[in-house]
Amino acid sequence: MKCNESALSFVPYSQSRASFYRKKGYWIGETFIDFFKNCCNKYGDNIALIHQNRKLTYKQLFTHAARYGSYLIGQGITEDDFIVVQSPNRIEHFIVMFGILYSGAKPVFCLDGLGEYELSNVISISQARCYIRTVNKDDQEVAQKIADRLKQNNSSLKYIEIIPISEIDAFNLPESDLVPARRVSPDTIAFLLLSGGTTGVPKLIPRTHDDYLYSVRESAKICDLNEKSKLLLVLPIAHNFPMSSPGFLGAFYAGSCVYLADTASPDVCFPMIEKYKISQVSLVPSLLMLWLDSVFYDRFDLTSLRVIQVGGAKLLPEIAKQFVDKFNIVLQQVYGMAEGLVNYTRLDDVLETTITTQGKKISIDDEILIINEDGYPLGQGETGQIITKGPYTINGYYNLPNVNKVSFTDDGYYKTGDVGYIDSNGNIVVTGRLKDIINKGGEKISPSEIESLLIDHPSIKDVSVVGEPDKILGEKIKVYIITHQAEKLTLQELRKYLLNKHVAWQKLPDKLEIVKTFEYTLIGKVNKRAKAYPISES
Ligand code: OOB
Repeated sequence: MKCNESALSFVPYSQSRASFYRKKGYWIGETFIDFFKNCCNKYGDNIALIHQNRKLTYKQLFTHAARYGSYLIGQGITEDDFIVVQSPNRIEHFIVMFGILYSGAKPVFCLDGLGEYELSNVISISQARCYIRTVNKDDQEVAQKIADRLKQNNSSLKYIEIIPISEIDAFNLPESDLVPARRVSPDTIAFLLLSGGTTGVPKLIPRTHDDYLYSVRESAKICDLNEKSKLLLVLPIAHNFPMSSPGFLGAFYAGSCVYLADTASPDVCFPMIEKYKISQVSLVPSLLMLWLDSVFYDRFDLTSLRVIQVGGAKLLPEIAKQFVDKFNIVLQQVYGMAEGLVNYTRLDDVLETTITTQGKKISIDDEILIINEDGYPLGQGETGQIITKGPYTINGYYNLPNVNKVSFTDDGYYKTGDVGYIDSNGNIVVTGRLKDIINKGGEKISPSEIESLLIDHPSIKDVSVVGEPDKILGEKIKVYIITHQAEKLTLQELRKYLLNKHVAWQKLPDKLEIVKTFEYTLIGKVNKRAKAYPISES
């Protein structure tokens, strides 16, 4: 075991479970680079990626990644290193991602929107040695300044690289400089994903080659991807959903073509669907609603679309129904989490199932229990917290032993914090949530993190952040504040205050209400379930 995979930081699968998953053929001993190489060899001249006028075949993508990986090895990157990666949805991301994996190092995938504040936390927990960011040329200078500050403030960070988009050829090393991909063990960490956190600090999710690739292969099969499939990728590339459910990795496994859209808006995506005859796209419910209501709907030929995957937040049955009534496209609900477990409604499910449930687990060996408040398992049809363990669900967050004590049961189940039940056909239905997060259009935001950032504000005596129901986004961020004296405080000021702390823009509050008091629970916590705070001033 490597030093950075010590028992403290990485909780491995038990030996008996690992050998069971191998025996069942779930874990096949393949690393990401084996997987990627196999895909690229198999589908060599197929187009893997398209963004605007740029195209890469599978063969070309592999060559670029191998060159970049060789370059990183030449820079002294080793298989012990974590590399924080941040990219918009552009071709460069794939080259950097597979280049890092080629070098044997482990990417830490960060959403492009993360600010310096979040990045610093991620670097500190992962003890990352490198930070690589791909940016539009216009943003290069700002990105470089942020990277320099990150390096100054984080002693683990030794190497930073800002790559301007569409100049990746700068890394085209001569053939002779190519070195072989570093061999790593398939049961070790392949990369870290970020969890939508309930705590002040981000939680990093260690996924192994074995476990993650199993979910990718199965997802590609469940979603019926093949060499003819054309996927439009609109969700942020660093997120688990567009990465593997079935995402671009599922597409690569099947030899499909992935098209990158500049934005998720209908005026950009609908013409692309028509022009390229896109067959699949994954959306969060808020985007589905935007597409559903778009005036562009009638102006473009969308008949090539076979399937729309929707997940990341609850899709209300009314909206699902509106969708299936209007579009002649299969709806596939996806309930998943970066920690592992993913459920899909199947493509041949009856409409009722597709509209009202979040589908079935990937693997018969995904163990899902519904438990009551005391931790006792409930029966089929009964509602409680969803907990799970299985061949691709983590056993602990990276380097957070105290968080693990509360996020996992003693017998190794991950407590999802989601509430739901399993219907008589084995489909899961998510009905609510126990965990204190805000799900704003699929983006997971930790109220306690925003609270801890705002409490330092000189005018703020106490603060409570909650998700306020929103028709389109599901939830918006609402901040209740008690000021020291009757100071005036505006939403604009609050947002500016957070921006000055270099917080991701997704976390900026949408609404502010100044109140005189909060309602407290018996143990003195702010009662966030109280519908309204009693004494409001505005
Ligand atoms: C996906 O992953 P994360 O890690 O950003 O968020 C997971 C959480 C779940 O625990 C649940 O609270 C919520 O997002 N969620 C859903 C949902 N899909 C995710 N809640 C209700 N209905 C759904 N369909 O969001 C993610 C990862 C892989 C595939 C799809 C989504």
